[in-house]
Amino acid sequence: MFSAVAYQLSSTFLEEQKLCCGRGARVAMSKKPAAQPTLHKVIMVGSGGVGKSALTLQFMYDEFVEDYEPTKADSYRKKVVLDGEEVQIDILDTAGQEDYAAIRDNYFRSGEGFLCVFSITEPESFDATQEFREQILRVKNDENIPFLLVGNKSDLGDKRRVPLDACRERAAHWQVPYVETSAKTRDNVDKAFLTLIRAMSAQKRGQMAPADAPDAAARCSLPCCCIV
Ligand SMILES: Nc1nc2c(ncn2[C@@H]2O[C@H](COP(=O)(O)OP(=O)(O)OP(=O)(O)O)[C@@H](O)[C@H]2O)c(=O)[nH]1
Ligand SMILES: [Mg+2]
Repeated sequence: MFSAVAYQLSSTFLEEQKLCCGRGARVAMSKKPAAQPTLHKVIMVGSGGVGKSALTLQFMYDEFVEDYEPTKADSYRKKVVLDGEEVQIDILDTAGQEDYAAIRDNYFRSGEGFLCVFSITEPESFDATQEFREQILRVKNDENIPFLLVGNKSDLGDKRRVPLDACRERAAHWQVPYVETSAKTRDNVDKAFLTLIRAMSAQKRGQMAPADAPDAAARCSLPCCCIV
């Protein structure tokens, strides 16, 4: 196992709530904050069955759902303290099933950062990340949109069918980080979300104060790295 960049995570989760549900998930009522924290809109994309909902539910509620219930669209909200700043995260968990492909453009439009998930046990889902990336770039029209390539189901190493080198190569080609996660064991789940949110935060700061981030490298807040 190789870790090119180690991220220091200093987050404390404060509040969480599910905004609209397809599952009977718990809803924690949130206290009204004194000032509105910055809102980051994350979209989960990827083929059906790769673990987008499982990752989201682990991040939100620290639980793993064994049953596969295909998603239409579910949204979640959570507050975290990231590097000393309280931020609010809206997560839109989209449908991977092809039946819902036609409505993806609308969902993608509202996204500010994307977790593009495939399963390391399913090469077809890895191939599909290419199409998701193209669709996101077309809809957002922004090559620097915060984006993470996520190889999920790392606990199923013995069933691995997507070579690690191929994953790293694709991420390097796209100049985005690559993270391997397990929604089952929770391995790297926080890292995946928080790496993306950090990048979204940095990009917004760059947009607000372009003089502070004059070149593309500075604006591209996601280093090309692997977290495996
Ligand atoms: N072993 C293992 N199983 C996982 C993992 N993540 C998800 N699964 C299982 O894979 C199946 C599909 O997971 P979901 O999270 O529902 O997949 P999805 O990407 O949301 O699928 P759609 O909603 O149809 O797009 C479920 O049975 C999960 O329990 C993981 O990291 N490891
Ligand atoms: Mg789902």
